[in-house]
Amino acid sequence: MKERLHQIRREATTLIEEAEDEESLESLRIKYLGRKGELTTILKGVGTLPPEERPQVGKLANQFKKEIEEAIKAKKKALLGTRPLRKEGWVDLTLPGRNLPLGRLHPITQVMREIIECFTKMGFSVATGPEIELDFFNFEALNIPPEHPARDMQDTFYISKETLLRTHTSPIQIRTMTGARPPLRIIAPGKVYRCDSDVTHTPMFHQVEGLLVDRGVSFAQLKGILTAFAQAIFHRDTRLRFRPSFFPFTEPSAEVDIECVICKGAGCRVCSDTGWIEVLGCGLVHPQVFRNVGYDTEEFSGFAFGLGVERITMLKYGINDLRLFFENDIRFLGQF
Ligand code: 2U9
Repeated sequence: MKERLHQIRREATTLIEEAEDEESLESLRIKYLGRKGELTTILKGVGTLPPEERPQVGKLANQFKKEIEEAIKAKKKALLGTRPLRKEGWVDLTLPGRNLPLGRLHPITQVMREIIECFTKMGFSVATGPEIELDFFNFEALNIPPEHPARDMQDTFYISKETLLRTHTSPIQIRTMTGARPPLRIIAPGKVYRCDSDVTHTPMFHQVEGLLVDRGVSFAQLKGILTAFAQAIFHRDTRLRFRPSFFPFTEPSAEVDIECVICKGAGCRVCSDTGWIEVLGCGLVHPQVFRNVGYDTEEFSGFAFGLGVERITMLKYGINDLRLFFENDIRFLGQF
């Protein structure tokens, strides 16, 4: 009987060692230690053995039972460590989630919002309008006659004889004026389109225009508003220069320069050694524009201005290539 017990132990130990999964371990436990298991049967039969054999066989069988139990336990633990993490059809709910990289606002969007905030703080409301416009709102009402170069097929994307992609956001102000009486204080941000494409021009770019209409509006007030704007966006000590200019929709008109952001006025390549950089255009609203929308030119006057957001953004961040805004390279976009 002792020989049989040793044989069971050898066999069980080997089989447990070779077991590849928990199911085979469980059948081995049943085979040896279950209710009708080989070792259990021997233990149950100890009482039928000759009295002198009973103590030794009983002791050995109990010892082997313990050993086999321990071996199964140890093997179970070892198998747990090798259990594959992914099995067909399994989902490991304990895995940490994947982090998606966080996006950023496009620098144009950021500067656009900054410009809008600057003017809303000064009491301007934001007005918007369609990108597909009528010739009347984009040109006619703004005192741009049919022969004007800005109407040339080279500059304007025409959709039909009457409809086009707006070439500036000015039609927004015309639409606002036709639906409201002064006083009026609005900015018109948005995308504009021009049939122009080279190193310094893109067919679509962003503008913010402004319009203020009231009694007794002066050029001095315009200068004050634009100085506050430039000092908020660039540097609080930024100096401005107003140069006489011409636009069909303003009279008098001016172009506004700021001290070169690169050389601080000393002269460099960016400012063509002048020390000044052009940032926007402006003027007092042309009386013909007011007549076109039915405003009394004796009672009201107003100022208007316009700026290109790409240009302001390039100067603000020292970006030297307009095309970078349109390539959507996140290594570029992530820097602002
Ligand atoms: C109304 C009346 C007048 C808007 C103005 C400019 C001067 C101007 C340019 C800046 C750079 C266009 O993006 S840009 O190329 N704009 O110089 N814009 S005055 O004047 C208006 C607008 C609406 C009813």
